[in-house]
Amino acid sequence: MHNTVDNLFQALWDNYLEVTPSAVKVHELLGSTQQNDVINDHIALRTFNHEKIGLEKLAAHFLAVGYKECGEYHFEAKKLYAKHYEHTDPTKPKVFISELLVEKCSQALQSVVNSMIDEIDEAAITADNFLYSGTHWQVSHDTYQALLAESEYAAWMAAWGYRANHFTVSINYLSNFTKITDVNQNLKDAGFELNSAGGEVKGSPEVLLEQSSTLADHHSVLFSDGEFKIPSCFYEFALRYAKPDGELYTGFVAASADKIFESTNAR
Ligand code: OOG
Ligand code: NI
Repeated sequence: MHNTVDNLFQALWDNYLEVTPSAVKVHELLGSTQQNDVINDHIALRTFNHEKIGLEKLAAHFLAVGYKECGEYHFEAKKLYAKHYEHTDPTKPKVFISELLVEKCSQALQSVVNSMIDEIDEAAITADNFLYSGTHWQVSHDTYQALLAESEYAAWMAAWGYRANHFTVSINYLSNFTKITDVNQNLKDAGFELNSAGGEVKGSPEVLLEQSSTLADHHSVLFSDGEFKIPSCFYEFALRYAKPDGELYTGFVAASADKIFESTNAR
């Protein structure tokens, strides 16, 4: 068991950096002119709704270190379901966990995914390192592409497995930026490509959350038939607004999240 939340996030962060080298540059860009460390608003993980490995199995690792279940979200077109979790300490990152509703997908996809899941050792799921253990199976690049044609999410999972698919800078805690459009301009000036699905800024002050994200880095994966470079993980930026009671909104916005998922689409 991870003794502290911080140890768990450090391990997730180190694992994320292995395939997302641009995250270091993002930190330099946004954090270099302020005294305090960049605070992460949230991270996200992905899985399948299979009973062996549904989102609750991932959530158990966070519940064990003091997280509580909060909101739930439905993504009909992408065939996804998600929940978010919060820690009592608001400076600890929130956690967004989604799962693919496998039974709503084609028979071909179901059989590939079920055979991947069969390869996971039951004991691995409760082991300390599960949330950053990557894949427990091997797929060919052809299989990856077949999955991609039906569900980008399924293809990403087949290639990358269990790991944080993004970290999210909290703009609220940045001392040198207050507007998300300024953060975005800075990133673009530094050469980053942003996810423009649904517009570069997702959400609005009215829904109490504005978000933007980079397009995922490309990193090589060793498939059963060779090495190929494909989209890995990305960085997100979130600005939260106060509710009528004066407290910052802590939930997510399904219409915005729907577009954030597309940050792992190929350029
Ligand atoms: C999660 C996408 C949703 C957000 O902040 O709305 C999300 C994912 O890409 O797995 O992170
Ligand atoms: Ni996110």
